[in-house]
Order: sequence, then structure tokens, then C-alpha cells
Amino acid sequence: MNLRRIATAAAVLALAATATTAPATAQTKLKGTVGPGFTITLTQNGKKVKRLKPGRYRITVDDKATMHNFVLRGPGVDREITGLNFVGRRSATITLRKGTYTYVCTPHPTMKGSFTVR
Ligand SMILES: [Cu+2]
Repeated sequence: MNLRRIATAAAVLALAATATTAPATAQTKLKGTVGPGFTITLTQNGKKVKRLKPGRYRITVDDKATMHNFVLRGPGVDREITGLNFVGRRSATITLRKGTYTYVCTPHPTMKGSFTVR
């Protein structure tokens, strides 16, 4: 009896251990664009990002002009994802916390957008 109970308990513990080691590293994907005109965007599944939950995000930016950059700023983040003189695609993994974030092209500060994390 006791041995059987111990064996059952051990099996339950083994299952629990398996469950808790499942990967929890999934990152939500966001897409940014800047240029070729004076536009900057940040979208998720084709929709403009307005509000997100805290967590880790993979942001991929298509930079279409040398005169623009894509900079993300907010709580814990001040990151130039693509720079001036660069044309092409760059990705960054970023942790977003509660607050307001702004994405901007720093030489043309009217090119900007923002979203809230909460
Ligand atoms: Cu610009």
C-alpha cells in the first residue's frame, strides 16, 4: 500500500516537472516600417499598434531610406533598431513594461507614433 502510494506520488511529481519545463519563450511579433517617404509605422497582424500587454516582443523593422532611422523609447528601452544610412531589415527582441512607448525617426521628429503597455 505505502509503496504504491509513493510510486503514484512520484509519477505525479514527474508529470508536474515535465509540465513546468515547457518552453515559455514565445515572443509576440511586431512589424515596423520607416520610409521611403516621411512615414513610420508599427503594426501587429496588419493593424496599427495602440495597446500591448507587458512582455517580450520581437520587432522587425523594414527601413526603406538612408535618411531615416527607427528608434523605440519608453520604460527601460531606448533602442535604435535601424540607423541612418541603413536600408534593409533588422530585428530586435525587446521587453515592454507598463507605460507609454514612442517610436520615432530622430532626424524627423514629426515622424512618430506611440502605444500604451498595460
Ligand atoms: Cu526620417
